[in-house]
Amino acid sequence: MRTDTGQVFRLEDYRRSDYRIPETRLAFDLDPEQTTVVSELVIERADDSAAGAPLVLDGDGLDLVALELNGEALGENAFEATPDRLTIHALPTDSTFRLTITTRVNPSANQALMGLYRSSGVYTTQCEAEGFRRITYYLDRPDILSVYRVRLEADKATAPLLLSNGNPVEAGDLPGGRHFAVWDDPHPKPSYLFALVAGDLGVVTDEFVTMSSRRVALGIHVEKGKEPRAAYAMDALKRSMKWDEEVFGLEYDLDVFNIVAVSDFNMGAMENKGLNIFNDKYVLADEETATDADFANIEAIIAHEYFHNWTGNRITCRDWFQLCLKEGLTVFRDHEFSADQRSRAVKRIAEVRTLKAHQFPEDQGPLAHPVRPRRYREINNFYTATVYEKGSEVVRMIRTILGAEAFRAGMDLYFERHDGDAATIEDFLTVFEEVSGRDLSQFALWYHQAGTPNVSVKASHNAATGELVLDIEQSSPPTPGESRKRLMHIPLAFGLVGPDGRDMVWESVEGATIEHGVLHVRKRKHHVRFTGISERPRLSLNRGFSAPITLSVEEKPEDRAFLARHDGDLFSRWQALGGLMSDAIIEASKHLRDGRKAEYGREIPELCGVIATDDRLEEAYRALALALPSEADVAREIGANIDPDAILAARNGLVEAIAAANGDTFAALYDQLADSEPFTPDAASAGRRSLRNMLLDYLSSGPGATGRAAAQYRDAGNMTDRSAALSVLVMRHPDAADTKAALADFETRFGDDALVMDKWFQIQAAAPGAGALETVRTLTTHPGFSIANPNRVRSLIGTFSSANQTGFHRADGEGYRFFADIVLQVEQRNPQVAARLATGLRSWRSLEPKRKARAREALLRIASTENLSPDLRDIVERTLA
Ligand code: 0A1
Ligand code: ZN
Repeated sequence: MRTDTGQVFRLEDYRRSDYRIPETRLAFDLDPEQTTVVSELVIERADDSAAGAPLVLDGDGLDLVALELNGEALGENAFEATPDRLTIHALPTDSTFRLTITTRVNPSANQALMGLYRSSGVYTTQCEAEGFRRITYYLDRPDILSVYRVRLEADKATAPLLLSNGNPVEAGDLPGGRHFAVWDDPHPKPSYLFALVAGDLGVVTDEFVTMSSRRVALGIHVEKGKEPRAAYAMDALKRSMKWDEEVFGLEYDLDVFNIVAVSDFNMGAMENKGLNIFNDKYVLADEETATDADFANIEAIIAHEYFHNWTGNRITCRDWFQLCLKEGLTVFRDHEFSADQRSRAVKRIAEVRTLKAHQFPEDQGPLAHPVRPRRYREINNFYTATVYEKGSEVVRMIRTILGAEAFRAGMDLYFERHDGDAATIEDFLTVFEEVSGRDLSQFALWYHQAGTPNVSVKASHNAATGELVLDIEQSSPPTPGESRKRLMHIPLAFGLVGPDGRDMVWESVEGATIEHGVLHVRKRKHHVRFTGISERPRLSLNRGFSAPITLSVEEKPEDRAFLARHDGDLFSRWQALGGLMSDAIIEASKHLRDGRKAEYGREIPELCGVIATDDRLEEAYRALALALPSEADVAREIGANIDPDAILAARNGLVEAIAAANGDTFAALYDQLADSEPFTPDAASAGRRSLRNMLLDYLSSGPGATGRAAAQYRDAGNMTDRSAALSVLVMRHPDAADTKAALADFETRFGDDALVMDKWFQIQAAAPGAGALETVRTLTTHPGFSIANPNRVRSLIGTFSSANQTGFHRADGEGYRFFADIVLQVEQRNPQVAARLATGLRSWRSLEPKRKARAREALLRIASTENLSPDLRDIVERTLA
C-alpha cells in the first residue's frame, strides 16, 4: 500500500506533457496471481524544446519485467525503475520512438479494487482516476489521449468472455486450453477510460439502431443465473441512447456497447469507453429483490454512464481539477433524463433533498472545496457531492440564466468545438458566453468559490401606494482557506403569491434585473421596488431551487402555511411545508432539552391531512410532502451544539401528532392504495407505493402498533413493500416479537443473496436507541458481512454513521470508537473506501461539547496511526484542521 508522500497538486502548476502517446498496444496474459502485461507505446516528443527531457512514466507498486526501446533491450544505465516511476534518460533524437514495457501484476492480491483485480473469479479493472498506473507504467493523466489496441489471453474454461474497449476485431483458440481476443478502440482516450473484463458470466443482449441507422450490439453481462434481473437495466440503456439523440443530438459511436456488473466495486459505476463497469447493485433488479428506489437508481446510473460517452469520453478533462467538467455536466444530464422519464416536480424535490443531505454539510464543514478545486493531495477524495451535485446545479443555473434555447446552442458549440479535446471549465463557460453574448465572469465564481451562499430577504408592503420593497442581501460564510468571499451571481426564481394563490403581476420594478421570473442577485444588496401590488403578497422564493443557497426570510408561520397550501409552484409548496416541519421540530427539541413538554400545534397535522388526500397531486409528490425532514436535516438547520437525542424525540413527537390527527384518514387511504395490479416499476405505480408506505409509517407510530406493518410484511408481493414494512417495524418497534419474526424471515428468504441482505443490514443499522451500537457490532460478525466488500461496509457501517444519529453519536463516544476501529480495518485493504467512510465524522464540530470532544478523540486516533494511506490521511487531517 502506498503511504503518504505529503505531495500537494495545484491547479496553477499544470503543464502540458513533453511527450504524447498516439498509440498504445496492450497484451494481457491473464493469470489469477501472475498476469503479464506487455505495453507497446508509440511515443512522440511534443515539440523540439522537449529534446533531452527525460521521459517520466507513472507507476504504482509495479514490478518491471522487461523494457525495450525501438525493439532493443535498454541498458541498465539508460533508465531507472521504481515501483512508482519509470524514468528513461537516454532517448533517441528522433521525434517518435517505440517503447515496450513488460510488467507483472497479481490481480487476486488486489483488495484496493484499483487497477486490475478479481471479483468473484472475474478479472476486471478500475482505472479512474489513477488506477492505470497499477497495471503498467504510463503517462497516466487525462490529457494524454491515445488509440488503444488490446489483446487478451486467458484460460478458456474459466474466462470464456474477453472484453475491452472499442470494437472486437479478432478471437481464437490457443494451445493449453487458452484463448484470445483482440479489441480495437478507434477513439483516442485517456488511460483512465481503459478497461478489460475476463470471466464466465451470463449475458442479456439487444440491439439499438441509432439515428443515422447504425446498428449497435448491446450486452449486459451479469453473474450466471441473474440474467432476468438485467432486463430493466437494458431497457434503461436503450431509453438513454434514444434520449441523448433526441434531447442533445448525440449519437453512439461504436459497433458494440457492453456493461458488466461486478460485486466488488468502490463506487457506483464507471464509464470506460464502450465497456461500462458497474457495481452490480446498480444493474440487477426485479420486483422480488429490488425496491422502487433501486429501479430509479439503476435508470439514473445507467443513463449517467452512457451519457459520459460524450460528456467525459469524447470530450474529457485536461487535468483532475476539471473533474466537474464531466461529472457536474453528466449529473445534470442524468437528472434531466430522469425528469423526462418520470415526474419533473418529484424528481426536482428528490434532487434537492440529496443535495441538502450530502452537499450542504460538505460545503458547511471542514471538507468544503470549490466545484473546481485548486489543490488536492489525493484525487480519489474529490469525487464528492460538491463536484457532482453542486457541479450539476451550476450547469442548471447556466440554463436558467441563458434560457433553454441558448443553453442548447452552447452545448452544440461545446461538442462541435471540443470533440476529441481534454478541456477545461473555461472552455465550457466560453461557449455559453459566445452563444448568448453574456458575461459569465461573475457567474464563474460558482466554480471557484466554496461554501453555500446565503440570501436574506426582507419585505415591506404599502397598501396605500401599492409598493412592495424587497431588501435582498447576499453573504457567503468563510470556508477553509477562503476567509473572504466575493459577490456571486445568484439567479433567484420567485413569485409574489396573491391572496387567491395566484402569482401577482407588477406594473414596474427597479433595483434588480428580472427576466422570466428570475431575479438576478449580483450585488451585496439590492433594494428592489415593485409597483402595482395592491395587496400584501407572500414571497415564494428560490422556486425550483434555482440556486443552491440557503435563504433567511423574515416570514410569519401563517404565510408559510399559506404557501404550503396554495403556491402554484409545487416545489415551493413542498419547501414551505418542509420549513414549517423543520421549525416545529427545532422548537420542540429546545423544549425537550429544557425539560419542558413539546407542543406541535394544529397547522402541520392539518396540512398533512389536506395534502395526503388531495388527488390533484401525484402520489409520489404527496409522499415527499409527508416525509418529515430527517434528523440530520434538522441537525444541519440547527447548526451548532447539537443533541441528537433531543432531535429524535422531537421528530417522533411530530410524527405522533400528525398520526393522531389523521389516523382514520390515513388508514382509509392506506387501504385504498393497496395494489391490485401486478407489479410494474413505472413512476406512477412506484408513487402509489411510496405514499402507502409513508402512511404505514405514521399508522405504526403508536405504542404496540405493529399489526399493519407485520401484515404488510407477510403479504408483500414485492421488495418495496416488504422492505418498507420491515423498516417500519425495526425503526418504530425494535423489540417487538413481530419485528424479530420479520427479521428472521427476511434472513431465511434472502440469506444467499448478498445485495438483498444489504437491505437487511441497512435497516438494522439505522434503528435508533440505546442498543444500536451493539446490534451493529454483532452484525459485523454475521456470515453475510465482509469487511472486504464495499457494498457490505457501506450498508452496515456507512448507514450507521450517516443515518443513525442517536446510535452513532452515542453520548459516551462508544459509537465513534467503534467507527474508528472499523475505518482502520477497512483501510488495511481498501484506502479509498476507508477515506470515504471517514467523512462520516465531517460535521463533528457542530455537536454539543461532550460528543464533540469524543468525536475529536476518535479522529485523532486515526490521524496518529502509523503508515496511513494518503487517502485516509488527507480526509482526517482536513477534518481536524
Ligand atoms: N466516473 C465515475 C465515477 C468513478 C470514479 C472513480 C472510481 O474509482 C473506483 C470509480 C468510478 C462516474 O462518475 O460514474
Ligand atoms: Zn460520472
